[in-house]
Amino acid sequence: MPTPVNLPDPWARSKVGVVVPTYNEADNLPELARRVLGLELPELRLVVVDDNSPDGTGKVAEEIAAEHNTAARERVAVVHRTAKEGLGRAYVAGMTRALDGGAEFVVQMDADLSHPPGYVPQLLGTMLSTGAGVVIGSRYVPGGSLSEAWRPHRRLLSAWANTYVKTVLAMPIRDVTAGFKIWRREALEAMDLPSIQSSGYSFQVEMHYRAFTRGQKMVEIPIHFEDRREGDSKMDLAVQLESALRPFRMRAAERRARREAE
Ligand SMILES: Nc1nc2c(ncn2[C@@H]2O[C@H](COP(=O)(O)OP(=O)(O)OP(=O)(O)O)[C@@H](O)[C@H]2O)c(=O)[nH]1
Ligand SMILES: [Mg+2]
Repeated sequence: MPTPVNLPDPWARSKVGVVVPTYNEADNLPELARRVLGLELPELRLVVVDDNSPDGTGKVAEEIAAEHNTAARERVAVVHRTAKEGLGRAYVAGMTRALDGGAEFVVQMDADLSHPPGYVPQLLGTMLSTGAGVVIGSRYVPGGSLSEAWRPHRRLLSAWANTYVKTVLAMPIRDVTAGFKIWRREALEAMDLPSIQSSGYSFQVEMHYRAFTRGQKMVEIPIHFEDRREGDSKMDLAVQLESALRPFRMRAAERRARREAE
């Protein structure tokens, strides 16, 4: 990281925890870590959450940690989990670790370079200037875009998933399935992470819905979403089924809670 020259507050002292879940991302993680740790944010720390990836991502993460950590300062933490339990469970573990480590702001992003690390300062800046509880890197607000490499059927699937979730859950945001965002510590604490139900990708939707129903201020900023750099997608049938069913369960639970409160 370049030595910050007279870096003003709050940039100089904002404690940002960047949480990255990994499953078979050994070919992407070194480049992602290089770009995240190269940001001019001296109090940024990276938390990698690996589910015992067969391709050795956990070992790669340890090597990155050994390279960047000193006795005085831990810049990279690695959470090793024993089995593949889904992105949602990995995020709950990683976000909890970031909060325990003192993070004031928690970023979530994928390991495959779909979420360009260069947006992290913009997410942080927007959070600081708007006072939002969560700022979302959005593909679907003006200025947002998708990789040219995305074929029409993938664009359609993404657009359809967004419309589907919004129809069921009626949330006032454009990119309801977005996975690149920053949370304010207090907002994340109000999410009650241990009680999150989703194991897979519906984690993103469940977090948005919780933030919305609990009155958190949510702001979207446009991002360009890149195609995954290396490796394969982890989206399987079980994950897709959960993503289709979970919104109905969320809505039912919310309605039940509202009835009980009346
Ligand atoms: N720890 C952990 N990480 C996971 C799991 N499933 C997915 N991930 C990670 O979550 C992030 C998003 O998964 P992707 O496979 O990129 O999902 P996607 O972006 O919908 O699919 P592509 O566009 O094909 O990349 C990546 O960093 C994955 O390595 C899991 O079960 N455990
Ligand atoms: Mg991806």
